[in-house]
Amino acid sequence: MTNELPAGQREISRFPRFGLTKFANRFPQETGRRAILISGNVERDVLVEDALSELPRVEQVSDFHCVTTWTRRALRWGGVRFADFFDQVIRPQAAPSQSATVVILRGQDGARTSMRLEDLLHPDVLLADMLDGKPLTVEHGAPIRVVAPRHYGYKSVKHLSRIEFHRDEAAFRPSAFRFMDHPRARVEFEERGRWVPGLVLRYVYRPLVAITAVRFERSMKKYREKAG
Ligand SMILES: Nc1nc2c(c(=O)[nH]1)N[C@H]1C(S)=C(S)[C@@H](COP(=O)(O)O)O[C@H]1N2
Ligand SMILES: [Mo]
Repeated sequence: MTNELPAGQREISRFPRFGLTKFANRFPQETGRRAILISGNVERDVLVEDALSELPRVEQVSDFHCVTTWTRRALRWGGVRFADFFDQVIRPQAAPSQSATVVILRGQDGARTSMRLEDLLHPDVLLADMLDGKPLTVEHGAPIRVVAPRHYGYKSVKHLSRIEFHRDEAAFRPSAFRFMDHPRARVEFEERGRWVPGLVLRYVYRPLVAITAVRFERSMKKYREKAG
């Protein structure tokens, strides 16, 4: 049974660059800079210059489930566990408040989402800088991205630049309409969005997959051309 796809998902053979249409043309400013800012309800804001250095490296093969219903199976990520980064860097250096259980993750392109700290501390959540044995490309989140395989893809923020600790979601402005960002977005429970049942959203999102992938691909091509 482990080989079965989660409810409503369909396997695709490629791994498209993907997201909300408004991010198709937004790119990270500095793919060579690996700095991550830790802020919010912490004792000290900390700019961690090289977030992954000096932590144990892990490799993990996991499936990737986009909320729009595509699944890319068996991606091989390399990076460090978020839990290790939290215990060995965030906690000692920034000292988040005990009551800060909501974490806002931001990417260099302006994308953002929130997660519960307890979900981020699961051992399969990574800060990844490698995919299939190669350094992460801009398409897939260079220099560093979150990989949270039990949650829909929008929790796996690419080009990660900031991790913010909060007591609740008051400070959080989602990238899209709020209904599109479930606070947990667990694939297992089909938490695609809030207020609207996952089963309904399947059919709303599915027709958008092909067109969105094409847009992201076109923008990427232009970006590459400009970069030379
Ligand atoms: N910074 C950033 N992170 C992001 C996105 C984005 O547009 N920008 N899109 C999200 C969505 S909806 C998905 S499905 C995955 C897609 O990851 P991929 O482009 O590597 O396939 O990234 C997520 N993280
Ligand atoms: Mo997605």
